[in-house]
Amino acid sequence: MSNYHIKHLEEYYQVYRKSLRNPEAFWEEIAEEHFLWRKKWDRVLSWDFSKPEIKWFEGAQLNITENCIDRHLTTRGEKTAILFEPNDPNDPAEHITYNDLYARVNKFANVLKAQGIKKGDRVCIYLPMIPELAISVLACARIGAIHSVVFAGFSSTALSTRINDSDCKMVLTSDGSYRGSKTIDLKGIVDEALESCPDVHTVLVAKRIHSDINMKSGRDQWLQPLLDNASVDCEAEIMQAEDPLFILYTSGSTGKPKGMVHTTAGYMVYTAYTFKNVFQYKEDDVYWCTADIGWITGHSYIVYGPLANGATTVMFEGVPSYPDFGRFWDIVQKHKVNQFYTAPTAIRALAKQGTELVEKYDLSSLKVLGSVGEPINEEAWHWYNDNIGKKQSPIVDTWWQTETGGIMVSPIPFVTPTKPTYATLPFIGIQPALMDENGQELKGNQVEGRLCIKFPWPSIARTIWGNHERYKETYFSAYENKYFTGDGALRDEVGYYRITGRVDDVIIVSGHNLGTAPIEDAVNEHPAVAESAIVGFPHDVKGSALYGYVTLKDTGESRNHDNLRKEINQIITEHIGPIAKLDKIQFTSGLPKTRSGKIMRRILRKIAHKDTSNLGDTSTLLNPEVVQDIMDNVL
Ligand code: 6R9
Repeated sequence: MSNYHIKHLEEYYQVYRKSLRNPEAFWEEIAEEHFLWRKKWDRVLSWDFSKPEIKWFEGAQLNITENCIDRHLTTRGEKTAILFEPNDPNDPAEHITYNDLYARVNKFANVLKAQGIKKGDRVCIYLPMIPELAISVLACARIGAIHSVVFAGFSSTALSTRINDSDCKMVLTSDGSYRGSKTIDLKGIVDEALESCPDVHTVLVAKRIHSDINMKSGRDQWLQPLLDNASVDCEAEIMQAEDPLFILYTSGSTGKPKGMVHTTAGYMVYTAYTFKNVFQYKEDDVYWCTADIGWITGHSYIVYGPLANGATTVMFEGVPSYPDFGRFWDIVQKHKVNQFYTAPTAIRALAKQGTELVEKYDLSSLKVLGSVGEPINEEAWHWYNDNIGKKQSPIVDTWWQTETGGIMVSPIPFVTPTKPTYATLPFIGIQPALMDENGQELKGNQVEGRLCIKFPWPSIARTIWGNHERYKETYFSAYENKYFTGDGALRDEVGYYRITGRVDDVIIVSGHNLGTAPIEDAVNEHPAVAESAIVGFPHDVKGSALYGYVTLKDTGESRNHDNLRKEINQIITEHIGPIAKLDKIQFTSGLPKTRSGKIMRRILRKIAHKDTSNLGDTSTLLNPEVVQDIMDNVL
């Protein structure tokens, strides 16, 4: 029996039990047999959730790029590592072999070094889905620099906040990006962001759209000439197991975004191991995850997990609707994709187009279908299963988070019988617990509560950059000795988990986590706005969309509401990005508040859901009269 690659349900239960009985011995065996270490660990695990402090493979030395690239060169040098599919279907795809990747990562790493970047320095990467993005991530890891990838759909304000929070000295970007038929002026966004980032001394710019951009002398340089002159050899920096590998920002329910810090050895072991099992990846398979590398899904399951297994991983620059809604299926057919991993919001958008564009393509290469980012509703699950998988390809509904680094609850295809809308069973080594409102663990099956994890796993984020107190407060304070996920879940009669959604003020729009507080802050910047509250409401494509309740300052003048709506969304776009725009904005005379002045979002949520049958007792509110007014004018 190989613990690394699980093939039967019985084996799953056996390995699962083993991983719980003696986690150290279990992970030690996986780490020992499947990775390249410069020095083995002195201790597999030490942990204390009350501090919180978690260390895996302490004392070990390694470089993750030697595991993702170098060690494959003898057996897979000419195998495609990254298969780049450009935005325009008429442009040729690019097959980057492991040999090519080795040379390109090393050259890039040498460029970073020549620009003064050293181990431990933070480098902000603001690039579209082009090969330079994956290569620069690996180049940072090669020299021990900490990458902080910011999704290239974020605004200049969001970018500068992230650059400053982790004190990045360098930004990697491109002249612009393609997005379907549009181009986006990325460099312009960077220029604007850097007006408030005095510590950034270098910007390296990849040429993608060949637009005429402004290059600031002394700060900005074109990337290609530097790469052309760089050597293909770059010794990998030897890293300690717990050295930070990257920072990735995620929205919180309050305050500024949290820079989640992932470290090297545990993250590598867990993402590689989950990738192998959750996608049942075999040597000649072509695997495609449609996420952007700007999100954790892209970090773990486009770059590190697949490459650590010597896989071929597809990287797609474009969007599902360009040149038409058949693009995903066109790519599956063209590259004979075997594993396809996407988000429910994409499935719903494609399902809306009917099946005509699906039937045009040969999807018979597909073996496994994945879903991630938000709960997958039953209708979308069936559409995916019937039309894409033709009822032959199991759907792995994978639940996990930026903070968890890797997949936590998921079926193993051809092993775990699937059930629509259920993420099913905990992955090997994962010990979930459901908690009730009094902080007691709900034992047994057929229970519903708040989802916690009782024991550390190798890829748990170790801290929030620069704010360990907030890390403790957010994840380890709600329940003693447990990591709290922020999600609710139920466990059915056979022990399968169904994730029911966030229990905090995070709303998942098209698979993107959005905290309500920063959006409210942006709305409140409008000079006419007195106060605002944002909630989610069901949306047939996005899953949830944003509903804003806004009260205006009483200035006596009358205002054009449609113009105000546009202006408010413009401010949101500038502060956060277009993904955070409000679908509905209702102007109200007030917001319902408790006597201590807290906005009662629960009531506002129900009204936005048009579910006003059971609003609960509103008489204790400070201003119960506004509730009726809001209900009368609901959009
Ligand atoms: C990987 C990723 C995390 C939040 C998470 C949960 C939701 C993700 C899910 C899911 C139900 C799934 N979520 N996968 N909910 N079923 N299969 O998405 O990370 O962007 O940090 O989001 O997404 O609410 O807490 P991240």
